[in-house]
Amino acid sequence: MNFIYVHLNRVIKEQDLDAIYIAGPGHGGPGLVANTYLEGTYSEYYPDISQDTDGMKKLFKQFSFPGGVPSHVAPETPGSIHEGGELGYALSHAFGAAFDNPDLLVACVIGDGEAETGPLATAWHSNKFLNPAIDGAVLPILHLNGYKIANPTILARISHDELEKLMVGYGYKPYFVEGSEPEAMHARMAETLDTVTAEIKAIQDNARNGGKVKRPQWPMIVLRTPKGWTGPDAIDGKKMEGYWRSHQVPLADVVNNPKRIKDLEQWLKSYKPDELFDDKGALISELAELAPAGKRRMGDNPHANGGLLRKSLKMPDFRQNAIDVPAPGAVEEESTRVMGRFLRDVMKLNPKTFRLFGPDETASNRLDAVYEVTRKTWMADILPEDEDGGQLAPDGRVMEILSEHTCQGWLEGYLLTGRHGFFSTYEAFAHVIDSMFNQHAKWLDVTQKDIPWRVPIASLNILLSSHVWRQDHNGFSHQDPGFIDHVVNKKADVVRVYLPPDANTLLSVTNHCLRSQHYVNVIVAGKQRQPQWLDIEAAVKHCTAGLGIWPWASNDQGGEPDVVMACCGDVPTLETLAAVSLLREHLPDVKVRVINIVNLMKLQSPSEHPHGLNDKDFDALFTCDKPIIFAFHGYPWLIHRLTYRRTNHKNLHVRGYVEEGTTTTPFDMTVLNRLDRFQLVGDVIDRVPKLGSSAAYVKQMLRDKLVEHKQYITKHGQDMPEVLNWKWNLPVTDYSEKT
Ligand SMILES: Cc1ncc(C[n+]2csc(CCOP(=O)(O)OP(=O)(O)O)c2C)c(N)n1
Ligand SMILES: [Mg+2]
Repeated sequence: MNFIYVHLNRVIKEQDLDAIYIAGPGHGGPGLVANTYLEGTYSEYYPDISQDTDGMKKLFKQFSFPGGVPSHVAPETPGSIHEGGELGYALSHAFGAAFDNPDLLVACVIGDGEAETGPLATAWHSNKFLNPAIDGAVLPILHLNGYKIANPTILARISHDELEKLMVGYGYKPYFVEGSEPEAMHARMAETLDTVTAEIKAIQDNARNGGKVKRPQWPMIVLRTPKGWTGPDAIDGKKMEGYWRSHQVPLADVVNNPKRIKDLEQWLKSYKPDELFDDKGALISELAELAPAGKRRMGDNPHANGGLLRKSLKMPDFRQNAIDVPAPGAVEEESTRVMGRFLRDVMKLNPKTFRLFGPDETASNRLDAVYEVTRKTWMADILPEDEDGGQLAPDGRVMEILSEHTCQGWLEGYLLTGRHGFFSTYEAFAHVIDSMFNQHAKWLDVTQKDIPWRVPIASLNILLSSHVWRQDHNGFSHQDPGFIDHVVNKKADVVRVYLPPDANTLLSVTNHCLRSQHYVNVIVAGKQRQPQWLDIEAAVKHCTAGLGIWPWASNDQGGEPDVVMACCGDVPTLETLAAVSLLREHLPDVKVRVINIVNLMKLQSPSEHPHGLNDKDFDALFTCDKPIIFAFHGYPWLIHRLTYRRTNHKNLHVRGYVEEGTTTTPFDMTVLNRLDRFQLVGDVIDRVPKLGSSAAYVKQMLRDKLVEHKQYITKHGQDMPEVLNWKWNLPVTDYSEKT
């Protein structure tokens, strides 16, 4: 890591390059800490770690020490946008940083172990999306040190020829820098860096000076050096340098074993520190001057503290995309299609700082209005037939690759360098990036809390569409609403989850998320036609509150409700309203209060989440003692988790997805999971004490309906007309009641 850093320093200085360094191999972290210290940035960010003996002592002591810095290139390390603790994301982060940054060079060191991971393996293909005319450059440096923790690496144990062909097959022009003799290796690396930077410049000049935009063969470096290079040869007769034993801590037990201390001393003295540092402990000026100055230092490059460069998006008025909803349920619409028009307008106003990411699903998720203003980035071959609907273009701004990892990695890199973006994906497959979400959320958490010099970045916005309730053809494999369970495990300060019930609420939520900073916002919204409930003004008020009573659907005005019907998510909202209309028809004396929840975090106590509704308001809405029938989009337990401290939790009865998935009709999915309107009415009858046996006729009717439903779908393959064509038809007496 040191070797690469100082060689990059030389070319940065010589060619005045704007470069950042991404360190894939996590345990290379000390290399970056050391070099940012030697170039002076570290002491500027942490004045306590001064450029003298005292500062150096503190620098060493804080390493892997309680309250100090971790062994990876953590957020604490100046110049880092990539932690490296969880291997696999270096290259997609690097490309994300390079998009729309034409003057930036992103040097990306990839461990040969890291190169075995799925996310890294697919990220090589990012070069089919990098446009030399408008994007910066990525210089992958595959560090072939031959080993991981306890194994050889695959790429180091195939022939030179095979590895070269692999890299060529990925579309790169590999340069091999191989050896173990430092002097010769320095010469080779310097020469190679001169060659590859010249090649990158030639590629860019050609593309930017009217040359035909075609996919270049970008250079990359394969650096083959021994693992633990310049470390101890062998310890206790066991091979150390050039073998996996040198991973991470080559000399263990220095505290108790005096011989080890000697070994350590001998090893460290081999670097001749007396010649490198003056008698006060500062790097001698002859060496210090080799580093670039000011913002050209990789530790102080503003791209690696993206919040410094971030400008707010130019936002169109989302109200212009609102759909007209003259009365609740009066019109139907595909909610995400409406959102797509809004995203189109955002893209139009922000042609260089906003991109849309997705694994082949932008159109499937009904966001294709964006193609009115841009296309899909594509640097691979384009065929004549692509002109008719293919929407491919080298300068497109919609990024689609069938790798959720790569989409997420690109977006993270793009955000961390100060830009904005949006990721849409099928709900069930968001789990593919569970772990990446974890790492990003941790980064946001730590940078917000503990690192004041890190400036907030734009939020990471994820739309989960094609959700669990509407997988009529795909079936069980596509049904899993659990990503949000995973998300809410993370620190409340950095995660937000929204389930807007219709198009106008989705618009309002999207507008809010795109303006926010330093969160992961997850929005769950369906793409199928569905009734629309709120006009735009009502939607804005409802989303601003995050949850609230829908008076037009309730009949408890002026008194206490007998039951609270709560709903969260588009399909549960539909089933709840259908249940309410059944109740109002068959049991008109039951006083029902309908509450819809858009912002899931409102359910938590304010002590747990900053959005949490205070207990007094929660009790006023949900009552202290009335049954609550809660229809939820996801796994029911999540609602219990969020509300277990609330006064009326004992009366909370949640219906949601209980893992009954299959290929069936939309309504049958709700029936199988006992979230359907008939079940919800039955739940009310079972729980409202005053109903007792008087409701027995209604219960029987509900049971019969479910039998009819099964018979009907078995025969016709679709839902009963009374379900399919159901409409909210209770009068809304006063327009303002809609809010
Ligand atoms: C996804 C993931 N799996 C496993 C690990 C545990 N781990 C840490 S370092 C390492 C070996 C890395 O080898 P390589 O990428 O070649 O880096 P080197 O240390 O050789 O530079 C492993 C398996 C991890 N950090 N991340
Ligand atoms: Mg390795």
